[in-house]
Amino acid sequence: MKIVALAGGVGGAKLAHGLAQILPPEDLTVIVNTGDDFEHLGLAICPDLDTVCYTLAGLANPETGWGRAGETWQAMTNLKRLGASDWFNLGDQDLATHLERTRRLKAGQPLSRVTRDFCAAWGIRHAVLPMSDNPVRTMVDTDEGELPFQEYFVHRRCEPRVKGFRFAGVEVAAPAAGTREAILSADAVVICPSNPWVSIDPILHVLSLTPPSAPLSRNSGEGLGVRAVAVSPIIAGKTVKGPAAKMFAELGIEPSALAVASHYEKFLSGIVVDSLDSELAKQIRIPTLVTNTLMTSDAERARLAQETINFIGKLP
Ligand code: FO1
Repeated sequence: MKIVALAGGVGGAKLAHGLAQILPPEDLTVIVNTGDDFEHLGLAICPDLDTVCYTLAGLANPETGWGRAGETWQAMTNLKRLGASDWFNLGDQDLATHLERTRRLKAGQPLSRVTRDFCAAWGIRHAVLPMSDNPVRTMVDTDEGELPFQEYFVHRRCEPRVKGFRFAGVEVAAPAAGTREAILSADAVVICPSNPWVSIDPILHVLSLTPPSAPLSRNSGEGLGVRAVAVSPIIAGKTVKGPAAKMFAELGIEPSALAVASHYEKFLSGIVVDSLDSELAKQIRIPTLVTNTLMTSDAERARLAQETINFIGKLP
């Protein structure tokens, strides 16, 4: 079965890794959010691309999910000493990625080419694509005004109350080379358990067949033009990691797998929810798989991926 996985940060990367464990390279393409990208200390930082790639390569820091395993912080320590901004931590191994990506982008290489070369260098055989080679920057509108994503997420630790989101540049951002082809030749799109608001929506806006400037056409069902199944990032009203549940609540929506199902409404042919939400699942109007969606090991990631694939195979 040919799958395209849409992924953002840590949660999404885990399921992408599960899919990569069970699908051959020709049957899996991972399309990654770039709305979290920003320039910091003069470097082009692509957190979700790096989290997905490090996870697929087995290089990711198992505690944080982002950055590298066995990381050291000599450069950061010395940067602080020189008075450099220190709220966004760049590890010594991670810095190589940022330095070389920044150099290549400045030399005019598209982000999708940089990502492809880095995947080859890290031994990743599956295709990992940024959603676009053009810059898209998620801006978070809060009760303290509009904040760039990392300012909100890391510097302010997601404390400001969210009022809405803007994906700066999405109106003119073209889907990266290979993304549309991958979706049109896929049997299904798997929306990984990432934050719907700031990790998946940017990808849907860039990839959807509707003009990106128009509001996401959930009602017309134009959407991706292919069968899509989401794995809910919210379990029993909470997120395993990250601010998705808090964002739903601050936007006046009760955080739940039901809220996730309606968030993607017309895009979805099915949804995978956790066993803790088996009662709630009865209220979900589309086909629903109820299973353990907590991925606490590589084997668990592969199991959830396999169950999701089997579920897709049984959809009408
Ligand atoms: N998240 C943090 O909470 N604190 C950090 O200092 C931090 C540094 C960092 C460096 C590189 C990278 O790729 C990710 C990093 N992240 C950090 C995570 C990042 O903010 C999130 O992974 C995404 O933007 C949201 O998924």
